[in-house]
Amino acid sequence: LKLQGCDAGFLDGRDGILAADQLLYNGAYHCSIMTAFARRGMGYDAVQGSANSVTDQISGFSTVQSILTLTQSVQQQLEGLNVTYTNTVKAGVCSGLTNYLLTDTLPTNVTYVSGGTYNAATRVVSFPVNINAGQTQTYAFTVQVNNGSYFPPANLLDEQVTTAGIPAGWATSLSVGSDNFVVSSAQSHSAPNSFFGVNSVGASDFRIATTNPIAMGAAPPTFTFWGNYNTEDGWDGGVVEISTNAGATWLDLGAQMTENGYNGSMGTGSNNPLGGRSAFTGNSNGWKKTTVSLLPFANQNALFRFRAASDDNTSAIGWYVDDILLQSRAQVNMRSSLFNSSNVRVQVKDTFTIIIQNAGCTPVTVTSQPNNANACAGTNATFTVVA
Ligand SMILES: [Ca+2]
Ligand SMILES: [Ca+2]
Repeated sequence: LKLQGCDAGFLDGRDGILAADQLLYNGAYHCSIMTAFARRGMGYDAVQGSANSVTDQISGFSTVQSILTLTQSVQQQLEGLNVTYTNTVKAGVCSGLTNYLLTDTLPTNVTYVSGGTYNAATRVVSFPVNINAGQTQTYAFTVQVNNGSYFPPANLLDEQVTTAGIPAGWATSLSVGSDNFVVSSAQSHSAPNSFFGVNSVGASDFRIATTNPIAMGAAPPTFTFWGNYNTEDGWDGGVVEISTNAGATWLDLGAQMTENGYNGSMGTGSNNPLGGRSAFTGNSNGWKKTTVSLLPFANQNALFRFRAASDDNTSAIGWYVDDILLQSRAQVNMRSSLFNSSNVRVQVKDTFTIIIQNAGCTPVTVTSQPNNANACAGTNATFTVVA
């Protein structure tokens, strides 16, 4: 029981027993234990929710576990050259993966070269996945970055919070409590200011949102921001949301965070309006850059908001947000999906390859004739054109 941690839920208890088996018996009884838990709804696909709520858990009966990772041969590539993507699928120790399917849909700025089975009509590269329990298998494919796919980066939103008050293009709103987002010079990632949401003493829910919908286009921009938070750990914190219907409804972006996403959740039962939700909570120990993939929001018009919430007791400092950037840049957006035998997607992974300009192939135009030169019989005259 010492291994399950503080404020344990049922799955924490399960994991504590599994950890004990690992320490004492090198995991010899892992599958026996998991099978017993899975029969009672605490399988690998179960979701605990908050340890303090008896209503937000999701039961799962599966002893099948799959882990998907996606890597690329280079982080950036010139137009006209190749990138190889490698999917790695690992099966859990209790069950193999039978009749699974791994797919990658090629974006339009690349051309298929090799690997897997390619359907040119749907632009999907696919691999059947059949591996034994505990085994790992890699599935690689190669694409060529199309010539002409580079374009200079363009910032659709670049908020460095340089003004003393709330800058144009942003609006605060308040649902619960009396605190709200302000501009602060106490902390900044870029001097002199940042947005700041205090960690309220009482229950609170307040937001700062963009006011002008931004077109995501066919290849959505990358969304990044810097955050620095110190809130009551596990009870108060912040979330980031998107709206694609002019603010009528908002969707949490936690599932789209590919770098420095939420680090915990906010507890229920003490009047936090967002109790039970994943969030930035506790102490970030300084500034951290969060990256968000907006791939699912292609061709939509989006608003973004930062939302702070707290429960009805105990405060800390709060949440600073700065250098909020939506940058459209030439990149290959690759997304891998792993489907089980019932065609349910069980894993998804994204990666991005920056496309860089092929400086060696810039077209040049001769606008005036070079000066005359002499050439002797059997020799060349050389003329130079500078791009
Ligand atoms: Ca700033
Ligand atoms: Ca609190």
